[in-house]
Amino acid sequence: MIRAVLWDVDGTLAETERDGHLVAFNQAFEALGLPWRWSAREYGGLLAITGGRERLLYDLERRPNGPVDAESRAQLAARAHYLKNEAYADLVSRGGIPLRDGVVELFDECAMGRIPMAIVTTTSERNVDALLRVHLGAAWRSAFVTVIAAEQAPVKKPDPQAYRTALTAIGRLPSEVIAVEDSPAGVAAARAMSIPVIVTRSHYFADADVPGALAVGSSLGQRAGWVPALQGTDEGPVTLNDFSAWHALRSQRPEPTVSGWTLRGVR
Ligand code: XBP
Ligand code: MG
Repeated sequence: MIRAVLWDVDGTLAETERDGHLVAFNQAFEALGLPWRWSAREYGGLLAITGGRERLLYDLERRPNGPVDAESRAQLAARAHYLKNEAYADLVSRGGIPLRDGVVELFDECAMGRIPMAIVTTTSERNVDALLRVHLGAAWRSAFVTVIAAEQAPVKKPDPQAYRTALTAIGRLPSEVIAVEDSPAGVAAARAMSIPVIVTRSHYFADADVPGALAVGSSLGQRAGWVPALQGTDEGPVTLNDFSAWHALRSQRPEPTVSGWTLRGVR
């Protein structure tokens, strides 16, 4: 039985990378008078580096027209990242990025079935707040038992810190929960904690390898095309029952060993 659903944010709840962070990064470059812009294609490659500031720093270190010393690069990355987040919050607060199909239906099902939900993301709390406030209202936090963002888990996915922190916060074992992710780094982070993961493909990770995922499909709003295939009708969105059916398959999968971690607070 599933006792909690752990939600990734960027790419999973909404197409925030392509339509939000990328746009906002380029606005920040412009505001700082920097001569470069990231193309959508370039940004797709840079997503291999998780964390917006870390991504920026990685790019600056390789850019011939970037600052030459490490201190200046770090300062520029911090400033540009701050401005990016201002622009991002502004963009999403105006409702510029919808939640992906099927997400709200699953939120509602979890609420009705009293299945706790958590947010487990590499982005900041402020960015999560900007996105969810506009779609779920000012009281959006009450829909989640915990919100684990960059402030609570500064070591970014694929490191399992965010998932480890979430399991501890909700007091559940990995086998009792299910994670929903879109990226290889997110899947790796959850799998490193032996958490079963469902992958809803996003724009930038449409063809990426996601080893160890329990189920993979193009959208939670669409029942057709999932692997493993869903039972019953092709009409309507993916449901909590479908999550449970996939979750039941997890015992057929080999689990990686989680070393050096114990779940505190579980009876
Ligand atoms: C994806 C990320 C984030 C965002 C940008 O997070 O890697 O870094 O690209 O956010 P998720 P910040 O775990 O939700 O998929 O600039 O706040 O880092
Ligand atoms: Mg993601």
